[in-house]
Amino acid sequence: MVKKNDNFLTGYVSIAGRPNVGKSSLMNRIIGEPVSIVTRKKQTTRSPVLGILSSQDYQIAFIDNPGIDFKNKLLLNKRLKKIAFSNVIYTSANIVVLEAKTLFSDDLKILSNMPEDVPLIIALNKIDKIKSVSDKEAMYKIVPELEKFKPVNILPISVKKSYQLELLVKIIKTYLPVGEPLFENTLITDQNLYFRISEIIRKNIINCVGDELHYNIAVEVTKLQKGYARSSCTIIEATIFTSKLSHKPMIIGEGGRKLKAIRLRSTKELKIILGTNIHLSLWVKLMTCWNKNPSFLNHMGIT
Ligand SMILES: Nc1nc2c(ncn2[C@@H]2O[C@H](COP(=O)(O)OP(=O)(O)OP(=O)(O)O)[C@@H](O)[C@H]2O)c(=O)[nH]1
Ligand SMILES: [Mg+2]
Repeated sequence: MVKKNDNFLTGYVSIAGRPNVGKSSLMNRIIGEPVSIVTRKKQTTRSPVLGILSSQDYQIAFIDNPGIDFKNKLLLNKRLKKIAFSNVIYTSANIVVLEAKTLFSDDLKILSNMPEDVPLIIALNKIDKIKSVSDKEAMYKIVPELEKFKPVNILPISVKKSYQLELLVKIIKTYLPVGEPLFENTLITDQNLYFRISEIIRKNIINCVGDELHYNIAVEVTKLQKGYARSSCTIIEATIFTSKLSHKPMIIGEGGRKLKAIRLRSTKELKIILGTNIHLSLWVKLMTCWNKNPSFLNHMGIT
């Protein structure tokens, strides 16, 4: 545990916002480790991911939430939205991330659903993309709209350029209550290895397959055996579930080429994380319309 300190500040801080605004990137950059997967595609995060920032005098437990999308009517999506909103209630502060240039109707809906009694910080991310005078003007124009939600701060940031992230942490600290550390100070996340491995495989599938297909993919690690036969090799078996039969060949690719690429990319990353050689086997299995199936979603922990 972190040394006893009567002025120690500690609390949970949720990160919410539309898909793809940079929530997971923000948490990873602050924590300094890629604990939550990041891709260029929407709705990458499917389960809340905890990222812990510890120092001598404070500890912030960030919750990186799934992106909130009011239009997507899949049961999967409805559940992700419910999960995200349930995570902003018992926090010491909430961060809503927006893209600096444009305010979307979903941004406004998210902001209007944030609890009034939890300090709200609005982070205008991807400021590095704001280059022209008209972009800057567009950003300044949205500020009065945002002020209606009574945020304690509206902060332009760039995760990519690490711009104003230290200031963001400083602001968060002012809203943390005094208390005991919530976690060991060496811990950066509470994810179990099965989940972390499945997320790495899912990220590599998202990066290898076309748009939209990733809404239809789920990954489950079914076997994890470390130090097999006294060797320094970890045996991992995972199943990739697809919701439609037509998706199977899209994941496997001609002559199994795509699946091989997914396997090789995942193996490379897992080797670093686990510090052992990796023997990864992947199976692609049809689970018709799993993203509309309550019991399958329950099984995958998306409840
Ligand atoms: N230019 C720029 N791109 C960024 C910045 N922050 C994040 N991105 C990119 O935005 C994309 C989405 O990032 P994520 O962190 O996965 O976004 P997210 O909000 O967690 O997305 P979901 O999990 O789908 O809700 C990635 O391609 C990031 O590299 C930034 O400050 N500037
Ligand atoms: Mg994310």
